[in-house]
Amino acid sequence: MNYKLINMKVFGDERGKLISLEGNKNIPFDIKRVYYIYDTIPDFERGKHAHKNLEQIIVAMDGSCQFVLDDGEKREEVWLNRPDIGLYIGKNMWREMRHFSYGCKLMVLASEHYNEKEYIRDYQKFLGSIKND
Ligand code: T46
Repeated sequence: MNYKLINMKVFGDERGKLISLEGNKNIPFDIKRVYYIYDTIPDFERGKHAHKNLEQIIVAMDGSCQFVLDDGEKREEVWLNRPDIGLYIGKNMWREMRHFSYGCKLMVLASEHYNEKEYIRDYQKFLGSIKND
């Protein structure tokens, strides 16, 4: 399974907490894009796609949601619910996001610029693309 949870180093004192994210240091790729997801509600799922070449780190800055990760053979579930843990998702992983808390805030760091052509949004095509690799 091409994903892992990364514990971020926290600089904390009586004023609060700070986490620094740096490309090719504690983030294992060059960061080309940042986007965020907010105003979520529990009724709707997101994701349901894979990327051929994209690597991402997802952090739940506030609230929680569940990721389903699938490499074509296995499916695993991961909860994101704290800002000091990043979910790294590598190439060729199908992901689904569900059980969002109201107003969950996800920040995503990506290794490539946005390119819709690079998305695989059909699960059968995803399985086919894995076999052809
Ligand atoms: C992923 C999960 C975790 C853009 O125009 N630029 C962007 O950088 C992104 C990410 C999206 N968009 C547009 C494309 C769609 O019209 O924003 C709209 C919503 O995107 P999407 O339905 O793909 O959102 P999610 O939450 O299902 O998936 C997103 C990322 O697209 C995806 O790469 O891994 O978050």
